[in-house]
Amino acid sequence: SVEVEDKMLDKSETAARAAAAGDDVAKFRAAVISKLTYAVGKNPAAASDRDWFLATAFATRDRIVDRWITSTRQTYSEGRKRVYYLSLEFLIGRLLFDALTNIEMLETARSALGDLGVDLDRLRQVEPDAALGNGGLGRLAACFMDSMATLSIAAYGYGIRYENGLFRQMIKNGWQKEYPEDWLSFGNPWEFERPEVYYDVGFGGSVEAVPVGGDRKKQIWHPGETVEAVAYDTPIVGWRGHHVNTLRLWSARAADPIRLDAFNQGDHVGALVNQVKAEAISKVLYPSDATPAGQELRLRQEYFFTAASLRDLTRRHVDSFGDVRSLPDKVSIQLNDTHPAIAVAELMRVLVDEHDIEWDEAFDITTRTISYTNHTLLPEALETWPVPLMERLLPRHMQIIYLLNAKHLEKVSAEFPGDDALLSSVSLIQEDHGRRVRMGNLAFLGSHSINGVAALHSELMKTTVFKDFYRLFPERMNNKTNGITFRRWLYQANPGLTNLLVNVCGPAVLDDPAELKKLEAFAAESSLHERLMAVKRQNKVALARLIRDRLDIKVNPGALFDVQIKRIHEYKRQLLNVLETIALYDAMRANPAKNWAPRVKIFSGKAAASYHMAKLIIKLANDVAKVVNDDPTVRDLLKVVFLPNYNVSLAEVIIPAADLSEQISTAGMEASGTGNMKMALNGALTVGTLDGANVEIKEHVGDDNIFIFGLTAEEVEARRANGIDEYGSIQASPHLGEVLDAVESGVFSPDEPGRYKSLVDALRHHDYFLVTTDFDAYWNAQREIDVAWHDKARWWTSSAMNTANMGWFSSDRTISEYARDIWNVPVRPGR
Ligand code: B1N
Repeated sequence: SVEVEDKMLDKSETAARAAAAGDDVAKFRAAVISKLTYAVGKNPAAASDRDWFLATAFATRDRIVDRWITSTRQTYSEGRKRVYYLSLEFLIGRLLFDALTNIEMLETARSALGDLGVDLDRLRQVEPDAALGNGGLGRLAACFMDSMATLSIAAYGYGIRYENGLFRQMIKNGWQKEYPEDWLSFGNPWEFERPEVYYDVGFGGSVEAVPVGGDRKKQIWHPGETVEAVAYDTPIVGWRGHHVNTLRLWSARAADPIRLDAFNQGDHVGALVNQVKAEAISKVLYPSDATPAGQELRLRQEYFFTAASLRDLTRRHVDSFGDVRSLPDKVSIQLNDTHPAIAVAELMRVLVDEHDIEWDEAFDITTRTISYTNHTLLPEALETWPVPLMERLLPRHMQIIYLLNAKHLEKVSAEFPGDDALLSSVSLIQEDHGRRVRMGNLAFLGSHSINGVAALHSELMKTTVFKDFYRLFPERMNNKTNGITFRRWLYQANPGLTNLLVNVCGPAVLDDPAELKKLEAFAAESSLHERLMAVKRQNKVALARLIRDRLDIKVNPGALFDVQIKRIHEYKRQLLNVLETIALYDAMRANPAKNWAPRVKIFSGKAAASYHMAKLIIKLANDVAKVVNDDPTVRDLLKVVFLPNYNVSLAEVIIPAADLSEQISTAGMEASGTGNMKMALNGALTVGTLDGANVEIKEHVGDDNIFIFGLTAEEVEARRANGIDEYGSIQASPHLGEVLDAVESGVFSPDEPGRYKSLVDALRHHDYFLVTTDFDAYWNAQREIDVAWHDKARWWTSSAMNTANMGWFSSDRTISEYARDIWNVPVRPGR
């Protein structure tokens, strides 16, 4: 174990601190025992690891609560502007090490538990992952919460407290199977239920126009059903514990049974049915990543948490400042994609219907308060809702959307007379294929800032999805390249590398990632290489052990660990990697004595349950693994591993052990990527296309320290426009034809030779993701990587250059930009 904290101390202070630390160990030990006894109700002799975990979590939480209350009171008394981050997903992961690292108590806790004969690292493993998200979008929200607390921004995260997070993936006979994940079954020590904080959220019913004097009318919505949103708060502590924010997640509860009963006129069974229906809202996270779920329950989830959050924040604002008119000065609402976009209509409803504010003023308040982040250009991922569904579920909001649209289109036609194409493209309503509400357009219209998540993505937004909105409001669009929290993805996940960096760059590196740059001066030194190699070796040994335990596969920690970990999606092109693996396997068998880099190909990721092609790709990876891993000819050269149930905790083990990071999406399709940042920071070299944040990673780490291949986004667009010549690509390739023939004829699926017929057919005739087009370029990049791997001086210089230059990708930098450009709030690091 590494004592990062010690490195941060001035030598002269060390003795005094050590005494204080001993004192603190004793105090923490006593606190854990007390929690075990009085909060968990166990005596130490009978306590299980889970009991010890709970006791330790409670003792840790106590250390956070006082600072939490102080932060909250300070925000209130100073009248500070508050930031609200609305997100349907927060992919948090485990919190024990996170909390202990951030309050600098990790070593104290380790010794305190050690005295009790309890191993903290074992307790770490019993905490379930809070998997309230699918992938990058949800994880970004979690990293942002960490950075907002670190920068002392008065911020609240708002989302849903799903009872079941993302499904647990098992691989059975090579196929993905989904099982429910119930992370709450043994209680959640980090949250505080707030039964007194709840709001009625309405659905359905009717709208009544009530005359209010003159010819003026007021619209009153009478919902046909109500669901209560109950608050659960989790404190989010920033780096060094200076500031603590709140993540408030809403749980759905049926309005009290007596009210329901009245509503059902004494029908008990009907009341129970309604209770189940109400509570279904927060039961389960939709397992869709970058594709819309499209069902009514999803729209209910979106409105449920948005409405509760807006009620909560306007109440808090009015308590503090007396008047909703000052909302834009004191509140920023950031919409994490369009999932909370109904906020635009809901805020209008609250202002106009409940606070009697004139329409135009209400719209001005709304747009100055709200801003929106777009996370994908995939056309199938842009949320739209059928008008009849919206009309039934949210009748007043539908009226508001129509009125917003009418005024908006009126302005557009005044400015661009006769441009019908423009009108129909910027309309909030899509008119073809059945009328639908376009949530992206609603979010754009109701926001003063619209940002993409990497430079390329933000540029492409201007020429694709929001081309016409960009003509109308060019000043609203901006870029905020994603980032990651170094606390979790470096200090917690890779203490070995952290320790090395503190030694080489100095302790200030822990507070200012720009200090990583100091590593560059030593990047070419063999003494540094030795140390980097030793750290990586240790991390690879740990991963090799996990692979052996879970899959009974032995891998050599001396081999190149080649890693692709992310959701399984055709655009991410795991298939390209699998096909290259097969080509490599063939070439190795044909010529085992050649100077190959011995490799372990590591895949991990979940497929949406209904995404057949993605599930077939998982099966192919597993089929290929079986053949390769059983073949003695390549025993020391190649292994293929598919690690089941990818989640935050597994990522924390894989990422520090990666030598090569696969970021090979079809150019123009990955909005940003954040796994790419995590692996580069931890010293992996990237093989990637010029897509998403890869472009900026290349600019930071330098062309010599990254392997870029394949078509550019522009070239992809041209190929698609002019026809994708699959046949020509396959013909021209020295390897691809043979690989496809093998897969197609059942070499990897002898039990079902036709299994991959459709998959190969699609590649031969409709290769939308340009796997065949990019195959040779990818193969060549991989062979360059073989050469680089053998040149140890070159490899480890590049690895050092990656770590040294990734400081910019800290989510603290990203959040500072949001704070300055969008939210207009100060940042106070270290306060
Ligand atoms: O958001 C990440 C990016 O780094 C990734 O490139 C991007 O793919 C990801 C609907 C999404 N975009 N869209 C989603 C998730 C769930 C859902 O229901 C869409 N996720 C992304 C962070 O910016």
